[in-house]
Amino acid sequence: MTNNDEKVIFSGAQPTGTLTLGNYIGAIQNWKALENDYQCLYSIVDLHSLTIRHDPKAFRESCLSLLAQFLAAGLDPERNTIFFQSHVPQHTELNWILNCVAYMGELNRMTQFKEKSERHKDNINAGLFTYPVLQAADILLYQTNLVPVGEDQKQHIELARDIAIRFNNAYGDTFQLPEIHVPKVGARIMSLQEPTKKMSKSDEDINGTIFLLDSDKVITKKVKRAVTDSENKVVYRDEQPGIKNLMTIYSKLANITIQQVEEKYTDQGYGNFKKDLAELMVESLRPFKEKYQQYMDNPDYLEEIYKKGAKRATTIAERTMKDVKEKIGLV
Ligand code: AQP
Repeated sequence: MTNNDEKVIFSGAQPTGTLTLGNYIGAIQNWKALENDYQCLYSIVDLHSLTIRHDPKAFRESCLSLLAQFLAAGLDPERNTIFFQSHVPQHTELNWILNCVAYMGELNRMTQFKEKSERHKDNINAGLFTYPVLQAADILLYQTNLVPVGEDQKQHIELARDIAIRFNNAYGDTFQLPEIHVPKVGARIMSLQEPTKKMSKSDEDINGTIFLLDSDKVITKKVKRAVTDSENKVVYRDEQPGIKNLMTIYSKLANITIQQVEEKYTDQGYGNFKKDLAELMVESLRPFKEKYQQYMDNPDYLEEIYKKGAKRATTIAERTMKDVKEKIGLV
């Protein structure tokens, strides 16, 4: 399957819970769109999730569940290499080497570290601080050209590039410099309750987040309760972040432009728009939920996919590590 002329894509998601509409629109919808033109590797980045306290049994289930969610979202395991990060030990091997290239100062500037330290005050572990270095290793290991992610990951991808440039300058050309790829619309889906904050799996207010496995009833309730404002006009403006966010979601799920959404709902008020949006979400997620259950009912198939994925990923990762070790002078 490896074609050296093909460009490489790498991206991942953490098994920290059910995927959200933000993860789907910001990242996974895009992954699917790119699978025909690139050699794609998509990882369940389980090691990253260890930075947050977890229950081992529930965590294991979340990992398998995320694999089933990737497949249910339409990722073709023949076209894409889908694997668990922890099954390819070269990620942590390269992580250490890159830890010796990254600077404390640049890690200190990472917004995600600041936000997560604020949220998990009782567990500001070293892994939380060096998280972006492991992410750089994930990306650079596969000589990645393009990293399709949501906007929140921009700073981390820039850091991966800086680390690659520093390494290449010190030891000679080794790593491909990765480019970020964010969708033009939907790169940052916001909370339905606090539309100035991104929609997140771990938001304490679950009403702000649409989970892909939410029941129809729950989706409808969350959309109905979504924060808007008093203008009652379906127009796309920064001054109306709530309705702007809902329009973005509508446009991505219906595959129409924002302008088309605006034209469709001119003079209709929020009530009608929200009712249609809830129906659209329910209908868009129905096939996902059905397929998800089928995959979860077939653990042998899931195992076959992740083992095959790890094997393919390891072949590429070993090649990079051999080069890295030679370049830095390890015997
Ligand atoms: N709200 C969002 N809008 C657009 N894209 C988003 N992504 C996350 N939230 C949004 C993108 O989804 C991909 C997978 O993310 P992740 O699982 O690695 O974790 P995250 O970025 O930390 O997302 P969450 O949902 O906020 O998880 P928690 O709460 O566990 O930290 C990434 O490409 C990300 O950009």
